[in-house]
Amino acid sequence: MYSKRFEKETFKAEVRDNVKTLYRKTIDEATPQQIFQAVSYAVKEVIIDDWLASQKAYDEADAKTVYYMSMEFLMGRALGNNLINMTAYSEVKEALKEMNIDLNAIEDEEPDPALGNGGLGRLAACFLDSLSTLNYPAYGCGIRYRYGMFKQKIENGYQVEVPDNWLKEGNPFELRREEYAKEVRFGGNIRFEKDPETGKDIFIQENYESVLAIPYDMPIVGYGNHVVNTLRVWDAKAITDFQLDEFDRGNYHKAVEQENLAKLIVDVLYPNDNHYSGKELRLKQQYFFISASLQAMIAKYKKKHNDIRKLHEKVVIQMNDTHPTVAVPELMRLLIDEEGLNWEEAWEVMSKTCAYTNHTIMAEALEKWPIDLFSRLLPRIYQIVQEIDRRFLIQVREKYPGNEEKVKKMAILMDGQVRMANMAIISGFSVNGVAKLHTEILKNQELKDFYEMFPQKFNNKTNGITQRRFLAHGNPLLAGWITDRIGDGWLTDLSKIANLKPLVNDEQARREFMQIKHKNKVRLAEYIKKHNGIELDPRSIFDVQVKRLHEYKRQFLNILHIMYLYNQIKEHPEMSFYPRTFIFGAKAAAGYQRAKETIKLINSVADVVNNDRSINGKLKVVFIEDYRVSNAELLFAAADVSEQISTASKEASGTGNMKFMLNGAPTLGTMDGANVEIVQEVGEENAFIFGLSSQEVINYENQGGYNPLDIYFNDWELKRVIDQLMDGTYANGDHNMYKNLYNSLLNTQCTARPDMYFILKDFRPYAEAHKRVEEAYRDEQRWSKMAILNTACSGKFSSDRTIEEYVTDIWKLKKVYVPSGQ
Ligand code: 26V
Repeated sequence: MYSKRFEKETFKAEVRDNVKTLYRKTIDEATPQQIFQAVSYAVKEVIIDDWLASQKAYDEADAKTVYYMSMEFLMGRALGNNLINMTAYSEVKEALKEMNIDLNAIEDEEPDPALGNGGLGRLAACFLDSLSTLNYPAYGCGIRYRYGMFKQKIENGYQVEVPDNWLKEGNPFELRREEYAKEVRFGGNIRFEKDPETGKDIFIQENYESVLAIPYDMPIVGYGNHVVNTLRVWDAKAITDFQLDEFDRGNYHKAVEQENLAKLIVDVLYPNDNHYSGKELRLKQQYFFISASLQAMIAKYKKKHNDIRKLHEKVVIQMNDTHPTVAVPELMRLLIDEEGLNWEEAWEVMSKTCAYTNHTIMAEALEKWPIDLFSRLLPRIYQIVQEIDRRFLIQVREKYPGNEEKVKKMAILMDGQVRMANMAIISGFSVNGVAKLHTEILKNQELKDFYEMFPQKFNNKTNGITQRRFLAHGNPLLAGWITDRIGDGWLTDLSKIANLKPLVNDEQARREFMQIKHKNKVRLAEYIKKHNGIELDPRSIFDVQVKRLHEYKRQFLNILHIMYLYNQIKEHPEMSFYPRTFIFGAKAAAGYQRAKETIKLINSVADVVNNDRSINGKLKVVFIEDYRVSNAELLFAAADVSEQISTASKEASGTGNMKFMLNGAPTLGTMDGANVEIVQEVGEENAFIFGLSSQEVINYENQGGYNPLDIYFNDWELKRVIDQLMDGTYANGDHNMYKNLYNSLLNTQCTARPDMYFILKDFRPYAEAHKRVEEAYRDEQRWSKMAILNTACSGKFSSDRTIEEYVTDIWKLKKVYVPSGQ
């Protein structure tokens, strides 16, 4: 047993006690939310013992630690996951059952912490899970946003954003640690003096505003190993006036300003995925959590070590995209201004400490801060960036004499902007992409100049996902079945799942596998009945596309194809057609017009199709409201088909694709991101691949695009579908509702290039791939083999594998073993 405290009677007594002390109630009187709190506190008790034991073991081992810096951690609910990782889920479930409490219902009381947008934030959460499970000392560092990702409501088919007040009831798993607060300063001016004794330059920041950063620690429990790492998220508080500089004391106006600044900084996550918009507050958020995290990191290091020149032997910083890259100049500042190193010494330490991950090649996501904003907000940091740039350009001119084109392309400061990616690449020791194809595109196209100059820095780390959440927790039936068949080694070593392969020839096993899929489809159908009021046939093919809404992900292609299928069914009622259920889930950035129009279109098509009795329920379309980690777990478990249809070259990796595969859903997709590696693992015959290759897309782009009208005028069925966007079929007669979408395909006036994402170009190949899906699904034996093989070949896509690669190639950490905390 993981802990005596999970022994049934002990645990029950603990829950009763907690309900009593927290709420002055008995179990029968307590609300489900109160029981959730009481259960969580009982679980936290066990966690705390292991948390202490972990920190002690790390201290004794004096082990190197990774600091994973990220603006986003999309953690999902903690209770169920913690119980899984403490191997106490079934014990606790039983104990609660004896008290007439349903653990699943209690889990549903927990708000889904959504401190992230999508792939990048969820990846950070999977990485923390793997780091703990693999015994590596790690901190996640981020921001404790008061409001996370907005909740999505669908009203009249349109997305409506509702604030996500996730802390309303309090978060039972966090610890506030006021005593480790750090001050963070913004603005003002820098005065420069010579130290009369040492003759060194000193930089004094004056007339600044500051806030106090207060850390909240959340436990990250490893699987079955008593390791508990920490996710440290920073809250902001005003520095009360007696703490202001002497000069400012009694400055009421300033006190109020600082109060407002503090409130604003941590107020809300920017709900914008893949689109940069130089907002001052966003830069404040970035510097705020980076400065606080680095100050805490250095303070911790100095407790045990006295030579700051060896910092890189004990810590490594991984920067999750460019959002935390202000860590580069901030670390330089701390080393020079606070620790007294000279430039060369500081550079040596910083450049051996910082590493950068690139998550997108979409130009509109690149962070390029206006210099005037950047230098006004972070005057000392800006001086340091200038110096980094100055020294780097000397190098460039040495290597490429007379080549000012190179200078223009590679400089950090150019055209009035601070280019954060350039700074990260120049300064750190590692640059990685997140899938093989993506890394190759970085090396050969987007970052070619940097690759030529620093080839040794570039490496690939194909993304992964945690099987603990996305199989053990999300799909308990399949997890149980797998463990019965091959043992439970897959939980911590997913390569073992390959032991399922021989079962493809076992008829009994195939039947059981498909029965489990069916039960998960029933479970999802119940959820949809409850939330959407739509009745689904679990025998139909569940075809699922869930991810952020973005043009490059091409939900539009999917819905156009559904419109096409609907026309076909109407026109040829006698045509044989296997019943299909198309399920979407997606949030659109609040200001992203075409994305929002796409949601409306999906919902309108759903309305028409689902209410047309003449098609005998052959086609259903469902839009899942408020797609998030908790309902994602249901969706992956129930999917027959995984839609991964991005324009080739645009999706850096994708991670949803891996979650579907793990749960036995073949990929219907393009050769993009990690799809390429999925196909490599499972075999092309066990996936449905279609469309332009990344090279073809890049070639078209280099020649200025293609002419979609050539397709439009030569494919009347497709033309008809596109015309239906404008003829009111899905708009109650309104001819303007989908004008933006229509124009994005055909109108040169409205976009840089018509059909930038090659929807028309890929339409027929996509429809044809769907035909292959239908045909394969009709053959039960063939389909069940494919489904099992997808699960059995998913071993590579565990984030445990990804983390081991980061450790070996970049972080150089050692495992630390932790005795039980009890
Ligand atoms: C960018 C920006 C730009 C400024 C405004 C706020 C904001 C927030 C997030 C982002 C990140 C966009 C990059 C991203 O999420 N990339 C995704 O990363 C996944 C994990 O590596 C990968 O699987 C997806 O393919 C990739 O799109």
